[in-house]
Amino acid sequence: MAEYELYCFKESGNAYKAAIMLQLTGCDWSAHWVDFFNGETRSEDYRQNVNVMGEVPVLNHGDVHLTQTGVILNYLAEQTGQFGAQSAEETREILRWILFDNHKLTSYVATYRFLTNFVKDADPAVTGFLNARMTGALKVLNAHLDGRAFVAADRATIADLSLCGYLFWPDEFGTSWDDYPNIAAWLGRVSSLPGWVAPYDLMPGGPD
Ligand SMILES: N[C@@H](CCC(=O)N[C@@H](CS)C(=O)NCC(=O)O)C(=O)O
Repeated sequence: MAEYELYCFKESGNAYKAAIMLQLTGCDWSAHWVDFFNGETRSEDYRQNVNVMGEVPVLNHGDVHLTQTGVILNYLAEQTGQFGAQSAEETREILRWILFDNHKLTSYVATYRFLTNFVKDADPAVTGFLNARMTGALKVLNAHLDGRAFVAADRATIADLSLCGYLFWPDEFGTSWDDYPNIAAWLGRVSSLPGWVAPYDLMPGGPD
């Protein structure tokens, strides 16, 4: 049995944040596939026995059961000694960008991608709003990366692994990185980290 178990599915950029951290740090981990598209996370069983929040990912490590990618990434940085902060200032900067990611970037990118790529008959007023919010957040990230190699320090940290969660699928949320050259260059640096694997190759999926 692997040391870490991650509840995930390959279409989940949130799960990818934890999976790529496990992968890049060389952890011994196994994936537990969640049938998200058939409503497993909304079942009473999942909410009572896996995650009261009804979400993926969930990380199990012995007696430790964690949800919320920010917490999972922070825990794995502590456990492995990799991709974490090296000063109090870096701790604050990493937290600042993980909060921005959860509130302003992933929240809109993931929901816009879900409605346009998987649901497809979504209300245009809703997708228009989400697209505008997503675009605003991408502009903020692109501006921040001007002259910077990574988001929160002079090396990759868990802030980068959080923010990149959905960004290797630009065609699935109608975006071209030609419009965001700093994001394009940064994603190139992230995907050059030793051991990097693309989301669809890292996590299991169900029937198409
Ligand atoms: N803030 C959460 C977001 C997790 C999340 O939204 N996961 C999606 C899958 S990518 C989910 O399980 N959604 C279920 C739902 O909203 O019903 C985190 O960082 O872990």
